[in-house]
Amino acid sequence: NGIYVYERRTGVPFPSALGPSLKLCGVGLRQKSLIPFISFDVYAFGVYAADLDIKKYLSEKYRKFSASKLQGKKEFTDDLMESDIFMAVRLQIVRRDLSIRFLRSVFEESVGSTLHKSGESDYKELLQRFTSQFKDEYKIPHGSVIHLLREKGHVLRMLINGQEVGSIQSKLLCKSILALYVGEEVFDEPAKEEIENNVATYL
Ligand code: DAO
Ligand code: DAO
Repeated sequence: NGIYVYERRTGVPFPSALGPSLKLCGVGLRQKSLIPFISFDVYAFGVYAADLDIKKYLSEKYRKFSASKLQGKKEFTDDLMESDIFMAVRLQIVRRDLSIRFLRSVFEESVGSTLHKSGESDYKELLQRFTSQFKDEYKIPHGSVIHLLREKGHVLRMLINGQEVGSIQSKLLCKSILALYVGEEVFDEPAKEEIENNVATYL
């Protein structure tokens, strides 16, 4: 602890560990395009995972592969997203003057799209439960830090600047959010590669 990794385009620092068990696996940038070729930075993110959980759930199956063999292996990232591994995504908002309404619509679109692809029938209800957590009265000034924790039993817990805003138990929702960072269509491809590499070192 006390060591930081900086997201290179925004300069946002990420602690190399959160608490005693979560280790930083990779950092990246979430951009949003408004019209083709024009996009702006929304937040920098760091993806964390509990090293001992990675060992416990993935080691037996994947230890025999080198990190380069695991690179881009869909089964590996699927297992990372579906296993009961304690993980977190830390977001730091870099865009100024973002309203909670705007953020809600951005998140609704991205999380809604991965939830939809799951083909589960209850995805709309789940999306509604997720977005209804972001109440209009929340303030998300530039620099705000949001933690999304995936705790044991696939419980998604959200904190804004250290304040608990809510939690939802859903394996599908947890997976759909993680998929935006380590799944098939991610916000930041080099960040995903970094995450895969670092997770492989904990096997
Ligand atoms: O970047 O589109 C995206 C997905 C973000 C994942 C969900 C973040 C939820 C943050 C909750 C804070 C309330 C505004
Ligand atoms: O800075 O917003 C904040 C609050 C910090 C939340 C970080 C969660 C770290 C969880 C560690 C749990 C260890 C068992």
